[in-house]
Amino acid sequence: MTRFRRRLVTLGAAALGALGLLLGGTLASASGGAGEAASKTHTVLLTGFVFKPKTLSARAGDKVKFVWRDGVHNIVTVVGPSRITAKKPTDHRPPLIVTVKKGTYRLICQPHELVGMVITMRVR
Ligand SMILES: [Cu+2]
Repeated sequence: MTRFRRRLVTLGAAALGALGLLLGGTLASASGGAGEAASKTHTVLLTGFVFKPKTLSARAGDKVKFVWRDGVHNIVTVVGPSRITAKKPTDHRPPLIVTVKKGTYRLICQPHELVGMVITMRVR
């Protein structure tokens, strides 16, 4: 292979790499749809006597997954654009996964509200 030819091959490989990046970028933005970020899942633990985290910022359409880690808890909506409820206090249940709407939610665990088991979720 001549030196010139070797250089052409290297350039070709670089061009293919760039094309791959370009295509990858195009595909990624197409799956998001109209420039919107894909919805995200936020995890909230029910553990000890708290929701972890105690505050959460999300976007409308995001999912929030409540996971019963330890202790006996329930979830009741005090205020919010939609109702999020797991009425029966329990120490064992599958995660509750909800899609949140725009607005501010204030949720409590009834057995532990007085010791601060409250979560505020702001949804833009
Ligand atoms: Cu609780």
